[in-house]
Amino acid sequence: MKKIKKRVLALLMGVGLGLGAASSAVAQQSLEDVMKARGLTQKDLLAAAKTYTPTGGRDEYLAFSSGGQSGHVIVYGIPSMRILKYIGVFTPEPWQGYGYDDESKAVLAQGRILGKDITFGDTHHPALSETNGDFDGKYLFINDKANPRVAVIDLHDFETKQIVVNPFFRSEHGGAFVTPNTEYIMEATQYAAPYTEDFVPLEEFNEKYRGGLTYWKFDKKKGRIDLANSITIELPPYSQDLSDAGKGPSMGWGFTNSFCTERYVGGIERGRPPFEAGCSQKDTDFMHVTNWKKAEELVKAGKVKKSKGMYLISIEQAVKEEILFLIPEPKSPHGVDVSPDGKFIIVAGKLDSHAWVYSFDKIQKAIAAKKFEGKDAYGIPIIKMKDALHSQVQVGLGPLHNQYDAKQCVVYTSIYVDSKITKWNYCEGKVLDQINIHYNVGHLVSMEGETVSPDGKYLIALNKLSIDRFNPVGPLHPQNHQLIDISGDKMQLLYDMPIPLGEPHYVTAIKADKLKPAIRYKSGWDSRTDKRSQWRTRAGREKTERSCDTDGKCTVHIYGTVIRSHITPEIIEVTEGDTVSIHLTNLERAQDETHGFAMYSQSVNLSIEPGKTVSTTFVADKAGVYPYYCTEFCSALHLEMQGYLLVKPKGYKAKAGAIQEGQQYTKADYDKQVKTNVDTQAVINSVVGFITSHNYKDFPEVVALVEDATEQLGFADGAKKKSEGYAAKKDYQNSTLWAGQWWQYQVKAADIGLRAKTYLEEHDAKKVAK
Ligand code: CUK
Ligand code: CUA
Repeated sequence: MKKIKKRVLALLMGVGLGLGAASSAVAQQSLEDVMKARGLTQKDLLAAAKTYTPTGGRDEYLAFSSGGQSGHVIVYGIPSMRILKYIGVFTPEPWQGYGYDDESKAVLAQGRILGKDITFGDTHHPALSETNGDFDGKYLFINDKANPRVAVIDLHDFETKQIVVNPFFRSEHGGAFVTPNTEYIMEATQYAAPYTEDFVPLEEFNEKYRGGLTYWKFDKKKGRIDLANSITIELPPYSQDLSDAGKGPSMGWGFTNSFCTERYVGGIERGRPPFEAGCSQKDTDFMHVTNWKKAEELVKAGKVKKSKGMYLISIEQAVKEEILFLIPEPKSPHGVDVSPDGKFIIVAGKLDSHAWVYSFDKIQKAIAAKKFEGKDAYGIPIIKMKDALHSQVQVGLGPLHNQYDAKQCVVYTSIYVDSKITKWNYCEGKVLDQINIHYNVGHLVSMEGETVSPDGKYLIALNKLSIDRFNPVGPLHPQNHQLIDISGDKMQLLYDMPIPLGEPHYVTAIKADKLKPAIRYKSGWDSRTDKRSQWRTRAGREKTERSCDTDGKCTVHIYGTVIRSHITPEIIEVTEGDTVSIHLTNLERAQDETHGFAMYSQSVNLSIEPGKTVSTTFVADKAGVYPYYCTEFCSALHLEMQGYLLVKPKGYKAKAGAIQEGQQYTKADYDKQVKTNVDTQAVINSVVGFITSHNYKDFPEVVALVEDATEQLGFADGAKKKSEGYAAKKDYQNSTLWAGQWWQYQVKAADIGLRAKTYLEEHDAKKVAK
């Protein structure tokens, strides 16, 4: 205690730590010295200057990366490549309390399949919401390949709000891709399976197994996917792969490619050639061209039947209504990417060395003229490749994905086998530049490269192998994201960034200033439903309610609060067998003042951000003592932010007598504490004087700090009054303890005041006449 007091006071008095001497020693080292010592070249220095972000600096773009097998989303800044957040999506994430509080458990429960909790997801493609084909910064969607699911993340708070399960599919890959006004989110199958839940032998593969493409309807007002107005188009049992939505002239259409149109079923253990041989025999596979606008019209006209809660268009109906066509594409294609102007669709064939550029105009002409080369086994008309193709360009061995530049007709294609990025002109069919990457690049992303107006500037190669790029950390290597400068004619490698969390298939990057995330929640907020929580409470209104049903089963609801640095209540008493529901509301209004809540043996960890209300429910099935505490270091007295859950045995009779404090206090103790408080107040006043004598109102951050400090001083005043009340009654035990609490609030106010003072000094605030 004494030590803390001394330190805080020392800080308040502005006693320096001798940092001045240290910084001048650093300055004596020249740039040349550092270059020599670290073996850096001029080129390295240039790259460093392009990515280094000084303290307090911000990034120009934010990247949303799939977290691969982790089931999360990773958020990082460009060009600094600093990781900012992992967002729990399909997998519990304890730091955020995701999957540990009742509210987020309900979100994960939406993703249950066949009655089972699925606490893993194989995330592949994040997609940002769009308005007029441009990112609007409101929502993020991501798919789960292993379990056919799509999640909705609200970028107001970067939290997962919804998970939908595709009722027809058993796996998927071609999602999430959005239409230009986020009308729909595309999700296509990968591995064909029956639409029914029963057993169907592989002998009936051609007849009963199916692929498909779901257009999930997005309700922008609610910020949720609307299953009842979503549309699935049944597709043949080809392995549908990636998709992309048309825009501009191709608005209203979607493009989905496929592999294994051979409809081969393996069986290596039965002596049959494996899938990989049987699925790559034909020279071409099929791009599926779908007309979602027309599908929507059919739905509106009442022509589409519902199945499993959504609209289902059979292959037969899709053919009859002319909303489904096929076009041959290069063997085992992978990426399919619509150009910013919506006129071209580039497909990269991973077993080919070409990228194939299709013309939407030509496709439309063939459809209008009903010029088809024939039909597939399911009666779907096939447009002749020659009639749809604009050009074919040799880009390297194993092209996978494409991203567009701000420059007209310029596209970048990832070359998996050659470990290269190829920059080329798709209008003229000309290769412009190539760069080596390390190694085996999968997706690549340019800034807002999927939109109608790509920004260019940077490109990130998302590599499948890192091999020798980083310090070895065992047989499982980190992933390697490589930042490339594409602002000039030649691509320039700037930075290697290890990602130690799953295989991030795809990333999408948005201009940072389009995002407007919240600083705090409205008070008593359930962030998962975006409504005021029925379990919220306010300061001074904390309460415990116990109710029992006729079978004698009892439930205890605790409506509690957290604020620097105590949890109310600090003592919870229940009886063995009770169901306990603890609801905590964070009363803080200050930025970044999150509190946590962990408890012994209950697998509970809550993250309670300012304003939020979260709950945890468990059965207190064993009598005993269960300490709980705050898991965020929220103030100097954070370790004291604690409490006890006491689970009493059934029929327990309380012992007589009060809780005995280990320490008894006298008038002298009280006087000493009061003197400390008076001294502290003088220092606070001088800090306040400094702040108010400057133009602090010009700095919103400082205004918020001042509000917070004022609130803490208000609490200090309340504790002071209690302390004085007890002193008047000569109860020096309680008066000393409340004087201590009074000082605790002063320390918090001082801490905040100092932060404000430092901020003003660092930003050269002006002195103003008072
Ligand atoms: S996929 Cu992994 S590199 Cu799922 Cu988009 Cu191509
Ligand atoms: Cu709240 Cu530590």
